[in-house]
Amino acid sequence: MTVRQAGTSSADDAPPELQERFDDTIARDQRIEPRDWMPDGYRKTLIRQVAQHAHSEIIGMQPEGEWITRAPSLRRKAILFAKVQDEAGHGLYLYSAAETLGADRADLTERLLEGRQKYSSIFNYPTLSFADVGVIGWFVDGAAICNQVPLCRSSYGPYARAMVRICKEESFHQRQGYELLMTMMRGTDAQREMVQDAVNRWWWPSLMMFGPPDDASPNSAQSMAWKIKRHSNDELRQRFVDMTVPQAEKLGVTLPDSELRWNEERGRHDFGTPDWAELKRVISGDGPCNAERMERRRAAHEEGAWVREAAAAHAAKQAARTKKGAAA
Ligand code: BYC
Repeated sequence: MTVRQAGTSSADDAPPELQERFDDTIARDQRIEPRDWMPDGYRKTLIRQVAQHAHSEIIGMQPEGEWITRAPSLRRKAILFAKVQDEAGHGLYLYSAAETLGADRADLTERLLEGRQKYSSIFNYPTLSFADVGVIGWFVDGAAICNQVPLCRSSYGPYARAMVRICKEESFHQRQGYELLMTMMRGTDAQREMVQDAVNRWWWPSLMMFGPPDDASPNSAQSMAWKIKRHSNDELRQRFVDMTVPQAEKLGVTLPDSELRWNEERGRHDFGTPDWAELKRVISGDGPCNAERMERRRAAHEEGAWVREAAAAHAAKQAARTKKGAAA
């Protein structure tokens, strides 16, 4: 990976005053900016998380994108089109944030295509009916909001600022999903069954989006100490459950968890345990749609090669013209 060397060194060989200034900035809840010195591990962790997030947005266009041509009305098609386009935009903001850390975007893409960098497990499940579009908006974008609103306070400036805009758009995405489901629930029995079926299939994978349980999350402790992550995976999962249960009641659907109930003492919901073996399988490439998603991404990358080449040739021509103009 191309990583700019300036402003980085391992904790062992860093002048102590640089490490102190970094620690102090974190302690005072201020932001680390691209030109500031930062420990090598901090930079690497951020590139890992931001790149995985960017890849998730780009691969995440596929499950819903499949329904653009089959949307049931012009209005639904326009909404879905706009949402999928927003996801491409989120990917771009995030790749740009990774570039401020010295990462090279072509290299990050290469890593995704070669399976050396991850993307969210949730996008390896199929979208079987149009109700899935609504449930993705409600659950997946809802989970994204729980996870990403705290990232607006992440200690790395460009990431935190990218998250502000992304979260505003995610909140619109969640509402469009919920509004679609409300409409279907007011429709026929067959439509209500489609919604319930989609809820049954997406509930557990949505809980898995938050990552492994805290005691099996190798990165959480350090990421939280650096204030990259503000809350643990389990805390965010709990917030998502607490937020979603009343919404499910209002909608009139049942969440597929027999252990789900309000715990008066904790003031929170108790809920069942996701199938962590399934999460591991999906993350390691063996989910229902992993092969299909990656094949599609690779094909899109190859088909887009001429666009990248044309843009690079145009940029080179412009640069040569500017240079010639400056020399004249
Ligand atoms: N799927 O130590 P942990 C969206 C990996 S986009 C796959 O807990 P960390 C949207 C993890 O990377 C949604 N991999 O890690 C888009 C690590 O592997 P490596 C994406 C997962 O980083 C379109 C290992 O497991 N959101 O919302 O502390 C349409 C151990 O985990 C998953 C983000 O990326 C998973 N579910 O915490 C609609 C948000 N979980 O890298 C919506 C930003 C864990 O060590 N990211 N892994 O090999 C984060 O908040 C954190 O990176 C995570 C994981 C909570 C995801």
